[in-house]
Amino acid sequence: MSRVKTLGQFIIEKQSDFPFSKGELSRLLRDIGIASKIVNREVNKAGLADILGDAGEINIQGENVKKLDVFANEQFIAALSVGGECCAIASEENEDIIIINNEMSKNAKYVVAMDPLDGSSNIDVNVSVGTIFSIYRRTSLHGAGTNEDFFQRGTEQVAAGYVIYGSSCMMVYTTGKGVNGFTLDPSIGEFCLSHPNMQTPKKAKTYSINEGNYVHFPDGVKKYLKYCQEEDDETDRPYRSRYIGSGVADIHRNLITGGIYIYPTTSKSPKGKLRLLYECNPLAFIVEQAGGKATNGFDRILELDMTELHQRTPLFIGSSDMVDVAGDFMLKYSSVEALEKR
Ligand code: P6P
Repeated sequence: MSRVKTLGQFIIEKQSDFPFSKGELSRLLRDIGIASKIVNREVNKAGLADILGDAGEINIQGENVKKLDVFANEQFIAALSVGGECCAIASEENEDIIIINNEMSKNAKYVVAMDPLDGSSNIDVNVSVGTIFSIYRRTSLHGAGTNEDFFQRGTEQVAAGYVIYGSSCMMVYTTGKGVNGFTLDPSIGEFCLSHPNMQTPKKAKTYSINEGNYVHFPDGVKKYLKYCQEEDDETDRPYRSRYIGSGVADIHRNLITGGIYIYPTTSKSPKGKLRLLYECNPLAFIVEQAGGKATNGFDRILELDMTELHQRTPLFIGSSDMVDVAGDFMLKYSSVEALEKR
């Protein structure tokens, strides 16, 4: 049996990809891996809430039971704070950035943006959820991290990844040199390389979108959905609709089998629902590195300007041919509408 390669061994092996780095990024990825294992353990117990107690209650050990997204947020903040490689964190759970100015971290080179538990509303029904993270070099020169450190385009990311807590726990990440997937082996407590050099199919037949919002979709999205549903042997249509309601799970499936995930503007989310900084940019970096594409319907996600910490954007992400065709429909039927909204 070929030797198992753990995340730690892989990171050390790839250290040479960063000749100027003294291992800080490697240690940062290690810290994220440690927090992920702790979160995975709790997510897997979530089904026992009746025994362990619901959030806000005191459990049989007399501990205050936290909502899992609060728990996950605290675990990643704690791991990144003691690791010494990160000087500030932006989290979906926190309105403002979290400055890490202990002795070790205040001059650290990196900042981390994260959605600690995306899709957490699915936990109670045992649907996969995920953590999404994005790593930038700080732009401030020294001392405590600042808001401006996060106001960088997605193209400036040095690394990005997600952890999916599902039938198995997987970490998928990129440092700009391809995408690799690691599956947690609970028997040894290590993430092991299981999906080397992930590439997403150029063409595919799966589309993921919440069609409940159809009435309020831009015309370009409506026309694209009808295109997906038409009978056409030559282009192997109709496609299949798959939507779990947990973005990391939908995008992970589409990354492996091919497909497009779309969260467009809706009446409830006139700028889109997903956040640019800690959802769309990291997912776009990963999918592009795997040969796919990610746009807001018109422009490349990674080139969008950051103007607000929690800003939202529409997201069209997945197999490159499918994102291109959806973009053609947006250009033909929704570009005027989009320009008016800008
Ligand atoms: P809706 C989870 O809240 C999330 O951000 C994504 O993970 C998911 O794809 C989407 O929102 C689900 O939103 O409006 O379809 O329930």
